[in-house]
Amino acid sequence: MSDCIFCKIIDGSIPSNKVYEDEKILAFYDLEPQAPVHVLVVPKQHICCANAIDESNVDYVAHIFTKIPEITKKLNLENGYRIVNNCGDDGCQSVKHLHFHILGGKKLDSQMC
Ligand code: DGP
Repeated sequence: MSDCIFCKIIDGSIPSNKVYEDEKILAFYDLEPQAPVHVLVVPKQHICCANAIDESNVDYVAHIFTKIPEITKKLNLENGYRIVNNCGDDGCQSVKHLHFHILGGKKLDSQMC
């Protein structure tokens, strides 16, 4: 998608601080961190949001979750972390490319919202 910030990060036209990359996914540090460690994991295929996950693209999502243990180990989050996905307007999703926030590096608030 030509107007998608995360597609531009994936194709390298917008720089990012990468943590992990393979043929299907990219993980990079969030520009506006909300925890001592705040990384975003995105599929390289443009999927607008969690509501658009279906049989045709679920492999990307499964791959993200398969790689999260490796990514979080690299980030020294052995003591735990939170995975967040914001979906749609009520979920306050600001970038319309499916992404999972990995938050950690401290004891997080027990309140989810
Ligand atoms: P969400 O609200 O769930 O859509 O989160 C989008 C996140 O993306 C937000 O935490 C800030 C981050 N973000 C937005 N633009 C950029 C960018 O150009 N680079 C990086 N690294 N992160 C970005």
